[in-house]
Amino acid sequence: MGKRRTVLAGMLLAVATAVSGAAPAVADPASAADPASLRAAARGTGVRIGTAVDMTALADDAAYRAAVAREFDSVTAENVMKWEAVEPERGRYDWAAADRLVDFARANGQVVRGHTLVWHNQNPAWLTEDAFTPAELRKILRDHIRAQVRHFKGRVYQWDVVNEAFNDDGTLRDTIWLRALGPGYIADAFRWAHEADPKAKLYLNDYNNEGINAKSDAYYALTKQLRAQGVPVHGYGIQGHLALQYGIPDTVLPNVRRFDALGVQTAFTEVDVRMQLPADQIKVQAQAQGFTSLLQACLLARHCVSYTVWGFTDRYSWVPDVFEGEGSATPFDEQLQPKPAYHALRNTFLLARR
Ligand code: 9MR
Repeated sequence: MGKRRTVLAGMLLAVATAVSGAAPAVADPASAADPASLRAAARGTGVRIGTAVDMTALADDAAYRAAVAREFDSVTAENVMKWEAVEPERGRYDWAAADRLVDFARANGQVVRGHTLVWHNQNPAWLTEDAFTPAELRKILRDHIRAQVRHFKGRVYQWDVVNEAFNDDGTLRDTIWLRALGPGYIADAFRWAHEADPKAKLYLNDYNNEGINAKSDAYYALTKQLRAQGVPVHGYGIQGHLALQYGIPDTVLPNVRRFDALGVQTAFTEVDVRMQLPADQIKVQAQAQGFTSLLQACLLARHCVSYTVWGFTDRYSWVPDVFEGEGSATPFDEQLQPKPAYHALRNTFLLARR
């Protein structure tokens, strides 16, 4: 029995179902039914276990593909649902790669987190290089959100609607959207997404917002305000990009719980725990603690519905490309062998099922 099922099981199950929304009910196919897997361990805990998926690796690497299917019950496109990928020219959409992921997920009994509709990064050149009027930009944004959410209607169960909207000091990030449209672009984005798929759960998502700090305070205030105004915001996404040298934030659970109290879901959306290389036994042990501390917070919260790692193997992780001298940030090594972090995550899920 999971944390939400031990007491008042029926009532709590109803609440959990209402909160977690319209996950398609596809039975696990035999290939994904390995009882020793993470996804098997997560079953019954109320928390889905997900990974970001690199579509090149999914196409070319059979061992990678098998591990995505075996270990996870939720997938997120690492890149192929971003604006530059889906709308390379204005009004010309290319869903091919994203559709391949959605089809893969369906075939393997997995749900899909959509990432992401509005961001300051990975936007197409036509959007960032042209000087549009505010009215044009508003139409561009609305058309994009409508087209994307409609295309995946019923097939994507959570959307990161607005990604990384705040600076670490809690002020709104200076983006083309804020400049042209003002802070109201956030509420508009959620309204447009909700119109396009009323059943999808709509998230704010950011990094450095795991614990209680200026950034998460800003999200708390915004979420409260938007909910009071009837804006369809359903979730608070915590990316969870940790680094051993900066430590593990210690106010994650109270942070997640205050969003619980606002009536929104929470999700850990992009967890990885990087370290300065070379890795050693102590770092690898500390890394396992980093991964499990976020999972524990999720399992201890009432409405934390999913925990996603941002890539599961060091073979394809984004970290070494961005942080010089750092890496080893995922639960599987470059040979796709599980590290202590993998076993720690699995054991944590198993404890939560009792
Ligand atoms: O992992 C993604 C990497 O392949 C891309 O090059 C990068 C470009 O911005 O984006 C990475 O994913 C980011 C995610 O979309 C949003 N949160 C931070 C992630 C790591 O940078």
